Amino acid sequence: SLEKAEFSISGMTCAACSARIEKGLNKLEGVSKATVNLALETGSVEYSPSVITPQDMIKRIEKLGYGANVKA
Ligand code: 9UX
Repeated sequence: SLEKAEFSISGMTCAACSARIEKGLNKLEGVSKATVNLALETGSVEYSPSVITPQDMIKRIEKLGYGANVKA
């Protein structure tokens, strides 16, 4: 079954930033759909928890040069 993770994302300054993060997340095994909102500085990811964790997604976002944490 799928779960949804919500992130706060820092460091995005243009629309290409949010597109890069979306592409990076959507490439990850276990991610079924990722969307990133530049204006709200958020990301939303539907994923298979048996395959990937929110921490893995944060690592990917950080590797791309941005900051991220799971929203409370
Ligand atoms: Mo836009 Mo974001 O030129 O890292 S892609 S600022």
